[in-house]
Amino acid sequence: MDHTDQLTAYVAAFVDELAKLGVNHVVVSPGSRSTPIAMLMSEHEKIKVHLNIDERSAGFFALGMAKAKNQPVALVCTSGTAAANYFPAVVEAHHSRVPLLVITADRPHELREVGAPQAINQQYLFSHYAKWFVDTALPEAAEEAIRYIRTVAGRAVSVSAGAPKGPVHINMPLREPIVPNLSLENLWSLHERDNSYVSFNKGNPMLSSQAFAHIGQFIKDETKGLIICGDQLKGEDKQAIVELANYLQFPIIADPLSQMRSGDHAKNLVIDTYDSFLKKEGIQPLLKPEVVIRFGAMPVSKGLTLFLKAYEPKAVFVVDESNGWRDPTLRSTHMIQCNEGLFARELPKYIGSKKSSNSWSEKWIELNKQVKDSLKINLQDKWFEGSIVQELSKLLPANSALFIGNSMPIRDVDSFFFATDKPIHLFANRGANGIDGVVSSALGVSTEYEHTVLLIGDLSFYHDLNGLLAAKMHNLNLTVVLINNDGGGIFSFLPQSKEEKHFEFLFGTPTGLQFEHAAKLYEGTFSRAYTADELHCALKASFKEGGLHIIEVPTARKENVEIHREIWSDVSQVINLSEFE
Ligand code: TPP
Repeated sequence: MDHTDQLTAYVAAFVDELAKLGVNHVVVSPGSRSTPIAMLMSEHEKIKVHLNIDERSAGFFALGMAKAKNQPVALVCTSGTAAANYFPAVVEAHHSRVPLLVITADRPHELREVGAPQAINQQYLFSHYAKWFVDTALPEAAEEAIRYIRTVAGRAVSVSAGAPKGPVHINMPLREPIVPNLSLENLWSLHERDNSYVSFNKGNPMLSSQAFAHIGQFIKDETKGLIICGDQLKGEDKQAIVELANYLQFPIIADPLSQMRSGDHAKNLVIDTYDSFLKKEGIQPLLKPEVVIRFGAMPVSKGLTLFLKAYEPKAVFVVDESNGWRDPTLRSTHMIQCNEGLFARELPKYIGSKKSSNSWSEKWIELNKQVKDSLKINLQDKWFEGSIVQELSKLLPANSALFIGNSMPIRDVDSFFFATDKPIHLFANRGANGIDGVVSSALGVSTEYEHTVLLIGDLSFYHDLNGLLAAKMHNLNLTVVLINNDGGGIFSFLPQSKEEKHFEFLFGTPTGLQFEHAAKLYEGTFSRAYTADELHCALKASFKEGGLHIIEVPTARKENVEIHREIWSDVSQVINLSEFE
């Protein structure tokens, strides 16, 4: 075999192994050094290639797709800064536990550190953000080399998909010539096995019965308990956690990204307005829990975090099969490394009989109801950024996706997206909370849904305008609800806003951009909604037509803060503390 055939056989074995392991989607950015990987991926009948020119957007597009699929998606790029542009998406994938296979082509060893063009040091480029790094051997077709590269592919998928899921980095040096021979005999079948070359089994961490008995003993007589659910809860665990909550009669503090607020599960114990009512002066001591059981990441609500810090429960159990020690309150008393669903299903066996509703759970439910009623009236009477969330929750079709930008959108969803039986999947990049890559992440998610809405602020939208190209190139359906307050609205809520001299220049940062031009550039429609009715019409039309739609909702930063504060003050007045003592 000549060099080209050896290179082809080696890379084809790698690509074929990925496909056999269910990696059927790859986001490729153009470049020369990655030629054999890109071409062979494109040639494989079980792999769909999504072309994305800008590697920073490509990284986030793959991240969104992998989030929505909950299985590894691959990325392929050439050497040099192309690979470095994946960095923010890799960081987000690491923190939000999203499985990505980051495949970067590289120069062969003799061209490293000798001033060769487009050659940077790609060794451990993503540092500890990648769960595993491998600098693969140079391609050859010897039997051992093919067995090796098939094993590398298997290991990469296994590591990426194992708990905690996350990115792995495969750096592949390739020596010229790099154009593969697509007519090579037995292109895909060199040393293949019937299924994957190596299969892998993922076990679920489980506690011993003694450990369960110990926790059960601790919890069984406790009435003042809370279950707190954050991002990254697995769909299949939702029902088990709802049943556990009902067994214990512990209210469920449901972060919007826990998916506990939407879907057809029982919501009798779901509390969705805590961020608002915890602001009421004097209420927190009345709500102090003795026991907390947490599932998923720490919720978005800062008010909740501060409450848990100030009113320290006797016991805080953080259940995480990946043992990630995710507790910024530093109040946890027990780190429980156990599969969340198994934990929720098993614990009741160690509690004794099911509890009936009690004054503790009734207090939380009543408070939640009163506050929600008040919020709903306020949301109807006023038009501000929070009202957009309410309208979206009414209008989003069942089984659609809502991707929520960072900054105020995720906070407004936390405050104003109430529990609904309609199945709507809520996504956000809360691993590292970046305002970058959000458009691309939403477009990645949109590949899995008929309707996807992205709720985003203008600065975050600007940050990833490049990402919109994917909508045009791949005919994706995305409705962008662009909250345009001309700058960073969140900063007006922070103490920095009092420093008037520097505030607007350093934090407000108005850009004055006219986003209709972006819509035009990427061949989407553009409309403006000044009222709830206009938003309804624009949303409905976008769902009907499909494609890319940008609906801008102009708002004013200062007025937006004032209305938020008025609403919280109204809500506080509705609560009569003596009812909850
Ligand atoms: N850069 C990145 C990549 N991520 C960040 N989180 C920040 C900077 C800091 N930051 C947080 S919110 C924000 C900035 C710059 C302003 C966002 O403005 P916009 O998207 O318009 O949303 P709004 O604040 O108006 O809700």
